[in-house]
Amino acid sequence: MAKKAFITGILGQDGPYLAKLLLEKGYKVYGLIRRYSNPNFDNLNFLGITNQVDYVEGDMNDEASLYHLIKTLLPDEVYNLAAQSFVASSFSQAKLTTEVNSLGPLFLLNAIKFFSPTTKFYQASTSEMFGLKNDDGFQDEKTPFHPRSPYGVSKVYAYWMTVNFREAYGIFASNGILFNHESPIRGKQFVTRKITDGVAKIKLGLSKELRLGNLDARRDWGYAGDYVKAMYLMLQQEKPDDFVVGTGENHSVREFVELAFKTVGISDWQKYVVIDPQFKRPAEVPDLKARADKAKKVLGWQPKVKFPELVKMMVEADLKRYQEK
Ligand code: NAP
Ligand code: G4F
Repeated sequence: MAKKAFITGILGQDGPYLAKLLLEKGYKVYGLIRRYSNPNFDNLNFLGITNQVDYVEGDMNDEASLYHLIKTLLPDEVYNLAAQSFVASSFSQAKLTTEVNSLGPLFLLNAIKFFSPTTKFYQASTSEMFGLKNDDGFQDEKTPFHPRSPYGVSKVYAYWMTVNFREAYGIFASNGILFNHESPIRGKQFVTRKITDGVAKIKLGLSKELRLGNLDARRDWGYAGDYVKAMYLMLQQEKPDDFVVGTGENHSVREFVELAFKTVGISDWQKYVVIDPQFKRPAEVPDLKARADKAKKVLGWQPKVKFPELVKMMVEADLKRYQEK
């Protein structure tokens, strides 16, 4: 019998990469889709797996829909990737962010507890929870949290609820504390894809400028295709646990911009970049860098794609998209 995986956030960035990995491993994959007049399957199409996923309807804000799905699907593994995941929007939509990111996981955990207690649960936790905390320049599983946005705060709640259901009810529930990971199907509002999309348009003469906020922020950027393997590995362990996942190397937004322009042969990138205060945040996370030793040791996980390769992959994919249009 094929194992059953239920993925929330199937239309986002990570959902399709994880679904592809699980399909290759022989899983039957169910993907949660909320009610839309017109759902967008572009990311699943990009990976060529749209017709291989079974779609089920529900919403992270609708407790009963999640109860019903867990009760009827009885999945072996649940990967909770759904979220209002854009940090900047969480400042203006804090309540919505909390409902989806904090209460959504609680609903899923309750559903598992009541209807399918042997189901394993993965929670998409985030390096945003560390926020300002930066003791020796690295963050790992022991670093205290100091979230800097309603998004970060909402994810801290979900992190602890996951730990609590593990400790209180013996549920196999694990947190993946993932640092920023990107790909050609990253949402265009996130800085990496905004840059690679903007650079492609400038190169092809479709745009004249790229408007950005804080160029000094530093992130530990990896490739989403590598990171979903860590999610899968976490649920294959004997015991549930929490793991930091990142490359251990970080770069500034400025370095990302410079390299993206360089990829298309533009060296005087300053000519095109406009600093626009509307893209700065009320509170910033200045510097994130993972110490992922535990993931390496226990999961045997290693990132493959390095920073220059990631930037190149994203710029080339955006150039190709516009050239094909
Ligand atoms: P993403 O591209 O923003 O995808 C999030 C998905 O959540 C979307 O498919 C969205 O559905 C879905 N969603 C939002 N609200 C929902 C609701 N009320 N009901 C059902 N589905 C809902 O995010 P991602 O980059 O793939 O990240 C996956 C997860 O990892 C998120 O939880 C994120 O917070 C976390 N994370 C991401 C990173 C990263 O660097 N990418 C790092 C650490 C943690 P629609 O398509 O319908 O909008
Ligand atoms: O790409 P970002 O929006 O990602 P951010 O805020 O780091 O959050 C992402 O990674 C988290 C993991 O640490 C996830 F949990 C979260 O869901 C999301 O996937 O911004 C990165 C940096 C920030 O410091 C931001 O201030 O880039 C800076 N930035 C500068 N100009 C900009 C811009 N960010 C965006 N989105 N747009 C700009 O114009």
